[in-house]
Amino acid sequence: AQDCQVSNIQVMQNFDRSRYTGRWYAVAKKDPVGLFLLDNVVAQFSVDESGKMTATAHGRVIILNNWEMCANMFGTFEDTPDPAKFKMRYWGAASYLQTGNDDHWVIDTDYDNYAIHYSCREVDLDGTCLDGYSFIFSRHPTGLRPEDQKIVTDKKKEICFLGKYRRVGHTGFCESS
Ligand code: DAO
Repeated sequence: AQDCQVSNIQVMQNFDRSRYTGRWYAVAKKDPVGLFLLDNVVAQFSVDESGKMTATAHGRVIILNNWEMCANMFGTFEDTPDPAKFKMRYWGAASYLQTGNDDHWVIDTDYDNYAIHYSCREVDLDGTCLDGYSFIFSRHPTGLRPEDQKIVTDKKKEICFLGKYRRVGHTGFCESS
């Protein structure tokens, strides 16, 4: 399953959204065209009383070329026939922040330590991803455990983003807001 066809990408089997709830620290990111969230990215997933998944997230952003701030973002997730594939509508607490409607796929997770997220915004004519982004999440602000690193590297390769990630730092920039 490494032909890089978006339609052939394997996602988490029997994804359990309730076990996915809580805080996740982004430790690495593959950026899309026109990147938005830079670093200090923390996401908090919830499942509401009707069973729908929602999330809040924050991260350092630079808007209008040089204004650095902490963006507080909200997301709601629409279910699809695959339990690990969602459509995510997102917006910011302030009107000048980014809004959008992206795919949000959970590629793999053990729920307690690591998670690999994937979103392709634009599929190329040949079926590969032309513009996409991906977060590697950890339950630990210090990063991935050594025993999870090989799994994550293998999955980065499977989604054809290996070598395209950068480290996402946590300096406490967004902790006061
Ligand atoms: O940072 O370049 C980018 C793309 C990310 C856009 C999505 C940000 C909002 C996420 C809201 C909640 C979920 C995890």
